[in-house]
Amino acid sequence: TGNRIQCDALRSKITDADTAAAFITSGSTVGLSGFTGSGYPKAVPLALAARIDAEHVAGNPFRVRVWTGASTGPELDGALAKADGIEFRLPYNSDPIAREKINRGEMEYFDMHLSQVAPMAWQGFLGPLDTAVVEVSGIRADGSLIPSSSVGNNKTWLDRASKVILEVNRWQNPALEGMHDIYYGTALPPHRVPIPLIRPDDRIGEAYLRCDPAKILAIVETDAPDRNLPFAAPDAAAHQIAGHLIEFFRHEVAKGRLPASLLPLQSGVGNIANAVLSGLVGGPFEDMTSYTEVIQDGMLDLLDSGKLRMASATAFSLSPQAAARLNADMGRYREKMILRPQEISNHPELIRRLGCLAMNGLIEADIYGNVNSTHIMGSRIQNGIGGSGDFARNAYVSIFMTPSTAKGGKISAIVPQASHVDHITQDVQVLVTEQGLADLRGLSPKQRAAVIIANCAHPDYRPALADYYRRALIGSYGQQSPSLPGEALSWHQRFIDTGTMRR
Ligand code: 0RQ
Repeated sequence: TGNRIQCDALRSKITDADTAAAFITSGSTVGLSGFTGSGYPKAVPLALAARIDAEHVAGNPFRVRVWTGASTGPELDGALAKADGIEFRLPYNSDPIAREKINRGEMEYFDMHLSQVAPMAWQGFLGPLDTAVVEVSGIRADGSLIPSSSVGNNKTWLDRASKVILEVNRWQNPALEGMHDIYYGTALPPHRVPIPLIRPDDRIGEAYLRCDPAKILAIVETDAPDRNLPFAAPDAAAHQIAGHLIEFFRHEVAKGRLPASLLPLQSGVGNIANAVLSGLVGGPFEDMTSYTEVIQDGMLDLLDSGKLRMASATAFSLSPQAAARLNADMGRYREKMILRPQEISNHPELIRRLGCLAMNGLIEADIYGNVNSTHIMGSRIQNGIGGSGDFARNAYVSIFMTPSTAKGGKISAIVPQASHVDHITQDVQVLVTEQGLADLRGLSPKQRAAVIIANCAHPDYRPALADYYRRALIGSYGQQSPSLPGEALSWHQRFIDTGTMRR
């Protein structure tokens, strides 16, 4: 049915995915919608992948440069990576096939800060954008677009691209209309002005995306669900981490350093972050808000509990069950949620002003509190920095959390020296594992090392860390952040050589 497409002038552009994908040329840059498994185009990338396969079989090179909001679904990153069709990709990726290609050196990848993608596209550093492929949930009579389940960089892609392909997805709930807040006031220096958002629930823009109709070459109708992965049920470690964190918040409220309703919550991706949100359902805090990047299952639980008043984000990142729950009751949820462009959801100015409580996962932290969020053994990318840097540096309290070991205990998440650093020690104020919490605020590097080893390290690795630190205190070149360079990464080398960091 054409009733999702109310604009008569655009109806003539309705076509099939193959015809639409034919507008995309080899070597071109494609800006696609999609953020953590929601709102990504579901038909055109598959058709493009099939076309790339056919060209490769015929012996013709065909690859494109891919820009997105953040991670997408298997029909986009998975299909294009499998076809070996991605020359270069940015920003965050969590697709396993794309990850494998990147780690084999067959695909260039730049995991930049999510708030900086749109401004950098405007600055021109990323090169021209040829085609935007954007999922929307409808087109209004005046040609404006009703956004889908993520906003991401769509505004920028639609503004910057010379050609536009739209997917109108009937699966998306029509009650999404009105939930979005698209701010058109960003500019490049020296024309920047303050962004007029004072509270997480402020609306500063419009509910629709604009697009020059002359650029729209094709409209493809789809009816396919967003595909997010289910979250693992929180295990004992996740519950313990949530417990330590809630105790910390309670303490800060008692000390008068946080209000009783806390400050706007930011919660990262992953199972631990999700478990902490679920943990807050049973906590003592009421009337909370969130100013974050994604609304995940735990955030929905918090809204349902009545303890979270509203949530601002750029996308949904929901398990299939939670997506069904949301869709069954979208009209009600819409009153409590706002989806914004990612340059606004992750804007340093706004995160600093609001005083977000940032809670993000990590791969490893070192005894001085430097955090690696991205690279396993210093070289294998897991996902990417995502929005963790946007929030960590600018938050009121920047919290990182992780189980103290990975891979069944063969890896310590607390190491003598991080094998890659995404978040320097100044941006890491609280570190939490199932073992305990280290409040690092105001501590020098040596003081940090003492609490991190004592509070966060797993007992199996604590003696070896303490031993390393003791010897570093004696043998180090300098005594500000004592280290033994020849030994600092030996735990990682041992894992690479023997499959475990244990001696
Ligand atoms: O690997 O899936 O092969 O088992 O990393 O780890 O424990 O499931 O943790 O889901 O919370 O993810 C940092 C990756 C944590 C995530 C990271 C392995 C582990 C497992 C996942 P398997 P867990 P989580 C705003 C915030 C960056 C982006 C960000 C992330 C896999 O939080 O991507 O924060 N963060 N964005 O086994 C070897 C270690 C390891 C390790 C974990 N030390 N060594 N492997 N793993 N620690 C939101 C957005 O930006 C969208």
